[in-house]
Order: sequence, then structure tokens, then C-alpha cells
Amino acid sequence: MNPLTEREQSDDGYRLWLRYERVDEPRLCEAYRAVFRSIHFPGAGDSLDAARHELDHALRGLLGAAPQWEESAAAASFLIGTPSSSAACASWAEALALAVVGDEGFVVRGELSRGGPGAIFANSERGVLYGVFALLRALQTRQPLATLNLRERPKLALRMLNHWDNLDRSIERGYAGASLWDWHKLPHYVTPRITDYARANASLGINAAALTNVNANARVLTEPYLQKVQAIADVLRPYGIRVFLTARFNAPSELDRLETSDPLDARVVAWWQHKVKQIYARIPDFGGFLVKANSEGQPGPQDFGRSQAEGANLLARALEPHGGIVVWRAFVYDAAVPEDRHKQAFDELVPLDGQFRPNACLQTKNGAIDFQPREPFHPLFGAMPKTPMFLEFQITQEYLGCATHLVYLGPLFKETLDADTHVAGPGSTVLKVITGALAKHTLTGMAGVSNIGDERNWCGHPFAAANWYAFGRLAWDPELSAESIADEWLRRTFTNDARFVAAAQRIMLDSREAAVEYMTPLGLHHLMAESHHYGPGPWVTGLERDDWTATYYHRADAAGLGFDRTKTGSNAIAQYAPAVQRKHERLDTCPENLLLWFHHVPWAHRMQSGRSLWDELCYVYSRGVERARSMHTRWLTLEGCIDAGRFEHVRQLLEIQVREARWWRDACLLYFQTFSGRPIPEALEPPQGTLEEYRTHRDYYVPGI
Ligand code: GCW
Repeated sequence: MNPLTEREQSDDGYRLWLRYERVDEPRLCEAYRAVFRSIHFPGAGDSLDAARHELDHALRGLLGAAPQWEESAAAASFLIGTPSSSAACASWAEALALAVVGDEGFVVRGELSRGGPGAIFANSERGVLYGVFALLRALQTRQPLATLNLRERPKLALRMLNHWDNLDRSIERGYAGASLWDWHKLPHYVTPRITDYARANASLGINAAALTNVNANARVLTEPYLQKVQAIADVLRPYGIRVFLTARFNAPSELDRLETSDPLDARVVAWWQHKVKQIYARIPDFGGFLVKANSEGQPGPQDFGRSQAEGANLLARALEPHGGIVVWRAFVYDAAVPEDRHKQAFDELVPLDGQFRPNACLQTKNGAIDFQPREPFHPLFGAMPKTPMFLEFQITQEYLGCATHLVYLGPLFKETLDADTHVAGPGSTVLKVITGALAKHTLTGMAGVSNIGDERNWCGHPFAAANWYAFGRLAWDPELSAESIADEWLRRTFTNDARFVAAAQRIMLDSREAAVEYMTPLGLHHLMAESHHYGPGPWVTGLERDDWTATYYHRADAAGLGFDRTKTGSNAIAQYAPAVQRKHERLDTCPENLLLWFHHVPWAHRMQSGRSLWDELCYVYSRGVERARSMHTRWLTLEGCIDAGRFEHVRQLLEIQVREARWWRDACLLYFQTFSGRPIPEALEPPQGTLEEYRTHRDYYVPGI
């Protein structure tokens, strides 16, 4: 085919997983058509309209014909509604125990009774919308409808994206173009992309979005910007998404020249009350504030000698009468404290357990350092039972090859969710901490730092959208598996071709471990280049803060490698429950994939493989490169299974990934060799370049800083 035509016919990724291509299995298509012969979907309301519109659009695509809308329930083959929008739903509500699915859940049935109509029933308009998307997922993944019986209710109340988007449209740690929020043209021009963003989120059940960077600009709280925020909120509302903003703690002083922003000062209290009122006048369903305080230069309550809880409560009190909440980030660490950064948030926050207002929660990163390729779970999970605790993941790949490397984060997310904190005995997983199952909280949630920008395909790498998808699916149901999520994402995004799905799923599932192994194996962390964090920088040292350097974290010396966090070192390990401590404190029981996180290990230490630590390091780095290579070769076998445009895009990016996996491995091994003084085993490839070349290499203008 002419390459130009080929490009024109390629999928540009804009539709994400909401591709409603024709069902090309004729019998299945016929069966689907029979179910949707005539749809009874009464009722008015913005979310019902959004659901109806989506269904209409999707069925036209999937089944090749516009659905017939039927006024009479008795004559219809499919029924949709809530007990108040549809008498048919009301009559079925009890038999289906609809009340049990709660305000956002739904029941989707291929048949209500044998041979009878199918249905989507829910208690709210939003539930109907989610039900429609669940049905479409079933169709896109070619489920048989007769036996389809979904009964879902989200396990977390807040399922939230955090955009680190600045008002100039740059995105901190964003690798997919500029911010979707075009502040300059808002509120008068509202791009239709925001509607498509809302559809994609609603299809996963994401119900909240913090629009602005946690390194906050107070200006977003001024009247002209609130008008712009209002325009965005109006588009998101029908899709069940509530808007949050980041609140800069010293906004009273910055915006209105108050001489203090002390949370206990009456003028400051009044300022926030007034500000919050002003926001709710424009956005009646405003979600609340997301706050990063006294961390990495952000202002906060400690500037006035007050605690993090006093700071959070100032905003919580202002929001309380309007139904808003404060999401207070636990990512706090202090330049003045020479303590292991791993320990600081815990030391500071645990004594405040019980002091937060009921509408305030703490949002804690999955690990105690910073979104590394692999971290043990954060010791704060389970350590503050009186405080609602949200889990924060980073969807954008700050430390995982930005939007250049294919790294499917499903396995990383699951590893944290399934980690056992042991705080209330075995089985006290992080999942149970955040769903409130252990401490019985109702303010529950999960946040993901967004990887979305204005690039045509939204997330840059054609596979990066899988991480947005996996986050959303797990926020709805953290018990789903990374495997099943990859499978459905591939089918919806590319094709149901079984050969493609199996091979691409394999690539996805291998990719996170590949990245860990070629970047930071065996529990190493923060070896990335300075500032932009792209590529290796194990030699980074002497920055303004020690704990922003690589040498602080790997502690390589002639004796060995790794950060001793046991009793003989920083003793961060003591922040975990005794069972977790016991497992990790000994060299022979600590899982090897976290060994150098917790221990400074002699180069000659015998690993489970029988090799010395040094040799093992060489082997694991090399295995990471091999994994990247096999991701690439496996992809090459898939040519022709999908459109040429996306195939080629991924192919080229995987080539970069293979090259850079090698770069990581060679640079790190040569650097660590200067300490171990041992040779790279002969069975392994020798490094391609010299340490000097790697050390002096600079990447300029990496996006996302
Ligand atoms: O990972 C670090 C990033 C910062 C970020 C910070 C945070 C928004 O390098 O860019 O700032 O974490 O989570 O607050």
C-alpha cells in the first residue's frame, strides 16, 4: 500500500479504548443486534443524556445500525434506567436487590429472565452511565450476552486523577504535550477534548479530577480563574466527575496581602471561608482541595509553627458546610532534618493520628521515597487507623522512561495493593487499609498522577494509555488482576485477534519487571539522572539536598552496595509491623528484589542463585536488557495484526527502549564496578561505552520538568 494511504488509514489513538469498530463475527453481531432490537431508556437528566448518547454512538459503530428507542417497556428488548426514571426498573429493583449496589453501582443483565429483555439498572443517573460503559466493555471484548450478569459497586469512594498541570499549560512530569486545560481561552472556548476526557474517565469510573499542580499557583483561586474552572466543571459534571483544585497554603498572603497565612489566625480562617463560598457559588459540586504543604519548598502550616493537622483542618472546616473534603498529601520531608527520607513522613504524621477533621484525609504515595520502579509499600499504610488514607500512584512515568518506554504499571499497582502490612495480623493488605475494610472509614480513595496531555493519542506512547486505564479500573475494583486489565485494554484499544492479544499482553506483563531490572534491580532506587530523571545517573552527587542524589540512596563503597535501613543503619524498618520487619531485616529472608533497599550488602555476599552480589547484579541488569529485547522481537511478529501507524510507532519506541536498557545497564555496571573492583562475568556482554562517556552524556530539554 502507498505509505501515505497507510498513514491516513491508521488509527491515531484519539479514541483510546472507546473504539466502537464493527463486530466482525457475523453470528455474534446478529446475537447482539437481537438484544438491542429496541431499547427502552426513558428519563431526562444530564448523565442519562450522556449515557444515551454514548450508547447510541457505540451501537452504531459496533452493530452498524442506529438503535431503535422504544417508548413502551413491554415491547422493548432492553431496559435502562433508575427506579425514578423508569417504572420497569422500579418494578425490578427489589428482586434484583438494587439497593445493595449503592449510589454509583449498577446491575447489567443480558437477560432479566430466560428469553426476557436485558437491562441496565442503577440507583442513580451516574450508575446508569457506569452500567452503559460496563455493557460496552462486554461488547467490545465480545462477551456472550445471554449469560452476562454484572453487579458492581465501586470499592473506593473517590477515584481521582491528579493533574500536575500548570497555568501556563506546562505539565510537571508530563510527557504527552501541553495541558488539556487551555486557561488562556477558557471560559469562552471549551475544547471538545474535555468531553472526550470525561467520557474516557467515566468509562472507568473515575469520579474526581484535581486540575492543577500540587506545586501550586494561588492564582487559580482568583475570580477570573474560577470562571475558567467553572467552565471545565460544567463539562465534567454529567460524567460524574467532581473538580478539585490545589490550594497554595499561603494564598491569603499572596493573593490578598494578609500579613499572615497562619491557620489559627481568625483573619485567615475568614479568608478561606469566604474563598470556599466563592468557589461553591460557581461550582456547587466542587470536590475540595488537594494540598502539598511544607514539602519541596511549598508553603505550609509549619511556616507558622503549626502542625500538618492544623493546616489541613483550616481548609477542612471551611469546606465542611459545603460537603467538600481536603486531600492532604503525606509526601512531606524536610531539608532541615538529616534523617533518612524514608522515615520522615511517618515520624511527622503518625503522632497526628486522630487530629484530622472527618472531612480530611491523607494521601500517601505507594512507597516512602518517590514512585520508584519498585518500592516496598509505604509504612504509613495501616499506621494511622483513625485517619482516612488515600493511596497515590504515579501514572505518568517520571522514573520509568517517561512516554518513551513501554512500561505497563498494572503489576506495580497490584504489588502495592496486595502488599501485606500485617498491622492487624496477616492479610492486612494495603488494599484493605485503603478500602476502609480494616478501620471502617467511608472516606476512601485512590489517586493517580495523570499522564494525559494534548497529544493526539493523549498519553504519548500508544501503550501509556494502558496505565491510565489500569489505574481507573483498579480504583473502581482493586481486586481486578493486572492480567485481565491488560487483556481487556488490548481488545478495546487494538483488536480481539487472539494472537495479537496474547503476545501483546505478554509484552505488557513483562515490561515492568524489565524496567526494574535494567534500571534499578535488587532494591536499588533513585539512580536516575538529575532533575529530569531520564536515563541513568548513579554518580549524581553533591546537589543542594543530599536526598535528591543517587549516591545518598545506593551508598556504594568498597565494602558493598545498598542502604542499610535496619537497626545498624537508619532503622526505617522499625516503622513496619513486626512481621514485616522480621522478614526484611535479615539478609537471608529479605526478598532479593528489595535487598538493597533495606541492606548494605557485601559484594561477595552469596545470593540465592549461588552467585556473589556483584555477579548477580551483572546478571539481573543483563536480564533486564534481554527482556526489553524480547519485548521488541515479540512485537515484530505482530506486524499486520493492527494498523500500520500504531504498529510502527510502537516498533520505533521499542527500539529506543532496547537501546536505552543497554545504556542503563552499561552505565550502572561500569559505575558500580569502580567500587566492587570485580570483572563483569565473561558470559555477559561487555559494556558498549566507557564510564566517562556515560557520565558526561547530557540530555537537554527533556519534557516535564
Ligand atoms: O516525584 C517528585 C517529583 C516532583 C513532584 C513531587 C511530588 C509535584 O520529582 O516533580 O512535585 O514528587 O510528588 O510532590
